[in-house]
Amino acid sequence: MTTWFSTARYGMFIHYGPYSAAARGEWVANRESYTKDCYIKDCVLPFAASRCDPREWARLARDAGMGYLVLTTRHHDGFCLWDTGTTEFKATRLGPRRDLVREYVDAVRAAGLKVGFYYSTADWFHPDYPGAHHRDWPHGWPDEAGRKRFIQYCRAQLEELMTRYGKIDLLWHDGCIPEPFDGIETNALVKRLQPHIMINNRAGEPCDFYSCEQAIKPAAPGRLWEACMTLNDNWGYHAGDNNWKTPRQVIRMLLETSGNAGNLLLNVGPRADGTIPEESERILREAGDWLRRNREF
Ligand code: FUL
Repeated sequence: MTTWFSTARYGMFIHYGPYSAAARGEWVANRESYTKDCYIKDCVLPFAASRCDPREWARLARDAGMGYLVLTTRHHDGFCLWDTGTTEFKATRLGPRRDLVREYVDAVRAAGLKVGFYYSTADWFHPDYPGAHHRDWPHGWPDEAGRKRFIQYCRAQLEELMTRYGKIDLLWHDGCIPEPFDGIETNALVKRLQPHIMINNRAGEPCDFYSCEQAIKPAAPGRLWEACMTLNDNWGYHAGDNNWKTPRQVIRMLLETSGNAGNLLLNVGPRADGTIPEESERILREAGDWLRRNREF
């Protein structure tokens, strides 16, 4: 199949949400067993996005040689970065008081790059989600009515994301959700609303491409695939994590993914104010300079 994705090679993953304010990684609510009220006080309200300018993210991605971006519209904490009608736990009501998804979409499109949404169906604070505060994978649904309600809630959110922001190029499902979660039907709904969208395999198959995480594992020949990797050891901003990859390592990863007809989705974790840590920027720019000098890539 020919699609922009099969020649994209390189994209920017952005993990950004209230956890950025905790500065201890995106799993902080779960690992530290936060109640919703405490999470709002400690993370959501300080998540001010005061210097957040998605045009800067897009500019950096373009300068780095990337062709697409994927933003966490909602991570496992269930906090929505857009103006959803499904919950008040959202960026237009608490924290930034802005629709960050809209700003992101406008900026990425204006930069001529492809627009991707990450969407997690985990929701640690939702009463029907079976995995709250479980460190491991949640096992089973307590009851069928709750399962249906929860899936309906996620679908309503996806429907908003797929209908309010124009053409969306990629949907990156994430999970931690027990079977059955009716992913095939959810993806059919998404495709009906966005016929050209590329969907990863985390809501089940059929899918458009396969994701591997923190490892470069090419999919079977003829299948589109993408490796997602962190620049240090965390996806969300972590103030104490300085285990940065070098630009040389980034180039090596890129050569390995592109040499196997795959894409590399490389992560940045902006701070609570929306700025990308200097070290991440430096690494991406240096690797980008190398790419420009070696245009055959
Ligand atoms: C995982 C998540 O649990 C991580 O926090 C991160 O978002 C990664 C890309 O996917 O499944």
